[in-house]
Amino acid sequence: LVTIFIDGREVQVPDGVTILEACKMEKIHIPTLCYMEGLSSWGGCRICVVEVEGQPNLVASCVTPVREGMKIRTVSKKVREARKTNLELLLSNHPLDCQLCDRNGSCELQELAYEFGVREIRFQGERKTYEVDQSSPSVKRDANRCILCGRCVRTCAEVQTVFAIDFANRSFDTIISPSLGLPLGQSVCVNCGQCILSCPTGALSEVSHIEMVWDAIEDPDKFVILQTAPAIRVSIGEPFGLPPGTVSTGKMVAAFRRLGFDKVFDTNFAADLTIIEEGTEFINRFKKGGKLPLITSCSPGWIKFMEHFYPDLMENVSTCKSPQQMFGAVAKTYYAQKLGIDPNNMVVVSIMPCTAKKFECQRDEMKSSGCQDVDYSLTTREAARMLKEKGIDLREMPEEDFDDPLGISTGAAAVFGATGGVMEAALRSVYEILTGKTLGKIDFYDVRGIEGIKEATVDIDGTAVNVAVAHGLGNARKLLDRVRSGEANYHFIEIMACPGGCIGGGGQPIPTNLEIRMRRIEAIYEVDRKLPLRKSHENPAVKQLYEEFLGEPNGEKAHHLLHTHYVP
Ligand code: HC0
Repeated sequence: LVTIFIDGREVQVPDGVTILEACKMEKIHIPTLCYMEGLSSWGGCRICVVEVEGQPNLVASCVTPVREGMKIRTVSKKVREARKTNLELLLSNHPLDCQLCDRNGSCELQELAYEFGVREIRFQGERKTYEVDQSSPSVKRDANRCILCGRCVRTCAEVQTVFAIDFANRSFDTIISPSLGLPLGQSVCVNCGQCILSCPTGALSEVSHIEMVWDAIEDPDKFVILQTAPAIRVSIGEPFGLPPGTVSTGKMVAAFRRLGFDKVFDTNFAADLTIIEEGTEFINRFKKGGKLPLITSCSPGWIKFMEHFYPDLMENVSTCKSPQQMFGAVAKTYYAQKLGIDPNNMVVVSIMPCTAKKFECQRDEMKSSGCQDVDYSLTTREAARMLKEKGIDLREMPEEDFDDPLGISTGAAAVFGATGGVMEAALRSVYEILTGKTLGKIDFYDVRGIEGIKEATVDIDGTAVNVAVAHGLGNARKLLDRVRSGEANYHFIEIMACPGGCIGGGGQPIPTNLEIRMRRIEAIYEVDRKLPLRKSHENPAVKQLYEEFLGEPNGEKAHHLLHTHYVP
């Protein structure tokens, strides 16, 4: 420990921490902009500057370590003026049209400008104007709104190890860009949207499907059905002021019904279906000496990451489509036939915590129903915006149930939304199908939690099955490098592109940080605990689907509709 003085108060803090960290420990708030928990710091924005006695210049608290006897002033005239000037300089090259920005109301620059009393900008200089990059199916880049804090660059490099974007050029020409100035859609970006979560302004946002969904809802010739992802029910309350970790399933269903969808269904139904297909695929590979480890395939950001960086592991990846896509394929065949509707007049909309789902639903492989299986994918943020536009307050909604039959699901499907959930759901079913015995303890705690890579060995009737789970592509890379080198000996691996799994997806409400991720994860397990059925193979609607339509798991029809092959 070292003794330091913050605003005249003597405190003891661990040696080696930064001034910012020390202040946080003492519950002293220092404003930040380029700093972000979990990323490296570089002190670029100078918003967190403080005075240190004996130092001629102000120091950036996020990169300055404490030392014995240090005397720090977090607020003084000099500090306040510097912060305000730095903000004004940022704003002098920023479009001052907050009303037109996606992040109006949740922009850190806007908030700081308000808090610091910036009411005019003294510096009127040159302004840069850039074309908005709309080349990506998932992420929109508006460099005009970028303040060069670099949080997106560090997230992409340090958390996801994708390195799709970086600083380019120098001085006033500096811009954040994919390499060679290519549009994002032509870069190695995997569409995960984690950069959007880290962006303090509206420089990065999702490519919106809102207008297309409104058009479909208003078209009397279209039968518009909705599927909601496992992770939505524990986060959709946040834009309405409910605390993170609030389970809002019933209210969410009621709200989306009032928005105008003809049916409100659940991606969780298809998650159960995925477990039957993927579990069968695993059992077949396991028993017949097929390619192992089997790696889950439901996270489209991970699939694109694999295509770019690990194409040699393509055969290890499950041929199962994601639940989003299985849902679409089943809706536009089985369900459309049941209702006697032309699938061309059916519009399938998903609400996902994910931006890569927009990319996934447009992939060429995803048309097995004869038309695009899922038409539009909204993020949680877009869905909340649509509700607000129609004046629907989620908090005031009654509790309603999903429609039948594509709204019936189990607790195993619910846990898909958290890292480790797909593995846990698969193990619950694989164990019972392989052994014919009832599983005593269905909670697989070893694969739960926020640790980057989790491992477990499960005894299935005397045979040890080694499983691993990674979330966040940086962790996936570490795990896959061990698989690639032959050092790791796993049978089954779950990979989710986003930290925390889907609850931490790039389409989730902002802010999404570690604490919020953990609260959403707790809520996911609460949903599971409270459901009467907690194993995918017990889902009666899925059983009915096989009996009436699909035939056998992994059978011919299932293969055509529910599986795919990625081509290197
Ligand atoms: Fe997920 Fe999914 S669990 S990827 O994280 O598998 O986005 O929530 O909807 O498809 O079910 C996201 C979440 C899904 C899919 C499911 C899977």
